[in-house]
Amino acid sequence: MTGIEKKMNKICVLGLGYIGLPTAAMFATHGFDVFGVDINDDVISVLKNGEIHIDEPGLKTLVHGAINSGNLKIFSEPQESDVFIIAVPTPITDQKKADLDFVSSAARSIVPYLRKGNLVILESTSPPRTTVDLVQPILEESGLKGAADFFLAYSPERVLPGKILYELVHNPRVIGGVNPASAEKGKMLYQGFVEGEIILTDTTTAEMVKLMENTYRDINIAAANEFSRLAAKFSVNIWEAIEIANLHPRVNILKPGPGVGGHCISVDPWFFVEKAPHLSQLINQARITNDSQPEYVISQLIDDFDSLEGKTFTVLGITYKPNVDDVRESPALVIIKKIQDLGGIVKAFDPYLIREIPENSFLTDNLSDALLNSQGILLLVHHHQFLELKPENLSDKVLNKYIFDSRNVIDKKAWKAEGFVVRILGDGRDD
Ligand code: SAJ
Repeated sequence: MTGIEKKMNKICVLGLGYIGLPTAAMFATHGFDVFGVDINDDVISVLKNGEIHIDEPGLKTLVHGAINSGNLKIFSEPQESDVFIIAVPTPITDQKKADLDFVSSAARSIVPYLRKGNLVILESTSPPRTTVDLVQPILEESGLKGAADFFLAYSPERVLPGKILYELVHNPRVIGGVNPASAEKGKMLYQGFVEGEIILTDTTTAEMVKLMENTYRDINIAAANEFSRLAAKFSVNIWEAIEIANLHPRVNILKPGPGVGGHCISVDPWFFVEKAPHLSQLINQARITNDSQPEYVISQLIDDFDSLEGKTFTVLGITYKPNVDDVRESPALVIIKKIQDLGGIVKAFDPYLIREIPENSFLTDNLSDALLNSQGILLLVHHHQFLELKPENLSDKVLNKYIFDSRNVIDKKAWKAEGFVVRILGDGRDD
């Protein structure tokens, strides 16, 4: 390929979300010229005003540094570059099918700017073969040929929300190329800031690796959730049982909870099911099990309260996991909706929630308001603020002393001593 030695100074990052923004800022603070592109005007104006639209430790400082240095510039359309990184969302439809419209339109928006020797990288989590079957043909509408004229690779993000900046640098990075030269080119690029090992492979392997990691975690959590139901039935404390089982050198069971949320683990396994349902039966069942965990929580409440009609419940935490502000696919929202459908009243408090969510009349501004007239407290997300809760400070604020802890974080004895009825998810032991 001519231009193979072409430098990679200019990088255009398409999509300034959870992954695109930190990636753009990271390259910019490592000396690259970065054009950050987003189709959302609100995102652009927030960034241009020196703010950020994502709550992630350290990100604001990094983005400020990148913009102030002049290395990160924000645009609403792609710019001529040496490298194009696609980091747009891949949502899931109600029918559990991958919606690849953002990927297609991002790829299409690159076409007029694509030049010989450029490198294009897809980072968005995608069903197997998306890079070769969808992205490559779109890019080739430019008249250039993948592998022959431009480099094309798939390199999934694998960072954990809450630890994005650390993991972006230190996690191992997989880069799958449409040919070995594309993977190599990708490696040269990410070496700009990645300190973890960089592993090269083909695009479809890299796509599968990403999906397998999250699917493995989903299946493990589904097992934990099923074990929690069995433990409750057999009067066992699942938390103690898992701790003991995990002492075995080859066992590592994850934790049960109110369900699996977030835009990754609760979504990605469906990409396998969609593409090959008959080959993905365990994966499909794990999704069904985890998606039914909110219903299981409700069944526990009904056991304790008989009817939820007219009763007020305090929900602590509505994000999909602790210490983040993200409510995407959050099981807490499903539980809230189910309580409301059964005639119950919900007052929810979440110290992390900084963004507006639709139909949020159940949200309160502070804990005291959420506890007013409460007949039951449901601890659904173990934000660090909630770990400090003391039953003696809450007992005269509620109407009825009841707490359901779906994360096993409260001190059962202390709450009982304060007169609370305590139910812990998966703890069937009466002590
Ligand atoms: N959860 C449990 N029990 C557990 C662990 C998690 O019920 O033992 C629940 C959480 O409460 C949450 C959901 O699972 O609702 C997912 O949380 P998570 O912390 O397991 O994962 P995510 O979605 O925040 O991030 C995952 C990570 N994937 C893996 O660990 C394999 C991350 O590395 C990926 O980059 C990210 O998905 C992604 O973007 O795909």
